[in-house]
Amino acid sequence: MSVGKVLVLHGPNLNLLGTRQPEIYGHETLADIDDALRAQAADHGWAIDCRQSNHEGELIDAIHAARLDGTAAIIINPAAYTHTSVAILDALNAFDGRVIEVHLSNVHKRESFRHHSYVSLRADGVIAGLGSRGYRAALEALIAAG
Ligand code: CA2
Repeated sequence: MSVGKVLVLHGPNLNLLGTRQPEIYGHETLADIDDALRAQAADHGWAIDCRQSNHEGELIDAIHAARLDGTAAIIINPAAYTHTSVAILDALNAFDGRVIEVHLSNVHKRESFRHHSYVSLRADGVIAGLGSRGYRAALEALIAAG
């Protein structure tokens, strides 16, 4: 029996992690990040589902499913949709659990179009610029809060 259930959602192009632009996004692959999160969740008796999609609608469908399947929290890196997607914001607004927004890079140190996040209007917490550690910090915070 798990204590809680968390959905990790990675947005477009994050499947390329570890293959290009390591100076911005680090050397770890998405599989490395997800494996570490699964181990961390298992250590604390939490269930975790990690997904990546390059398609806005698929991310929205996953958020909708999380509304109905007992998911307690969502950790989301919406990638470029962070800065464009009212649709993802609307889906998250229909989700009752906790939401943590994670960015590998410090978006505020980058181009001005990355400084605004629609998702931050809903997120309970935002982590940016800590690389892959940001995901683990997000999960740690959720687990600590129970
Ligand atoms: O810093 C982040 O985590 C971002 O969400 C990453 C997005 C970017 O659009 C956001 O502004 C900030 C981009 C993800 C692209 O990932 C790649 C990874 C490796 C190679 C190419 C792209």
